[in-house]
Amino acid sequence: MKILIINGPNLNLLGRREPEIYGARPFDDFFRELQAQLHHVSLEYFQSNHEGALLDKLHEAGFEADGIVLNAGALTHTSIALADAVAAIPAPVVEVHISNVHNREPFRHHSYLAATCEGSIVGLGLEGYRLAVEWLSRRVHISRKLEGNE
Ligand code: CA2
Repeated sequence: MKILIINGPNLNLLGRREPEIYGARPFDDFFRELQAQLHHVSLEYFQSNHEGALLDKLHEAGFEADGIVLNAGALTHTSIALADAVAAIPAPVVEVHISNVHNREPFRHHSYLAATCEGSIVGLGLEGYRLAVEWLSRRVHISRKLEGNE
């Protein structure tokens, strides 16, 4: 089972800046731990600061991965193009935000992605990524069972 985590703009700075909002742990460190713990999942990670690169990755992975965890960073609040890409691919996508966007500035309260994603997890720190991967993995097992492939 293949699940991809995609992080958008500025999330490469995790662990280095603004620890009071985003925590002190570098994402690579968390990702290695997650990979080791969820050994039944082929877990991949992609980060880009460029909207076009995120679109290309969604188009590519969206037709081969079993699920995608997407934190599009600030593009969440601005990008109709990313929302269109999520709507266009067959892979289920879960939106994750490390911080609770709803108790921050009003411009962070709206997500163009939320309606096209299967669900959203906000405000639970890096743990949100783990919950999203676990849910996607359970979802795949359930659909395979229903289809008689397991
Ligand atoms: O809470 C989240 O995960 C966000 O997607 C993070 C975005 C923000 O624009 C969204 O509203 C909510 C910002 C990413 C900035 O990431 C940094 C990480 C560490 C240090 C500095 C910035």
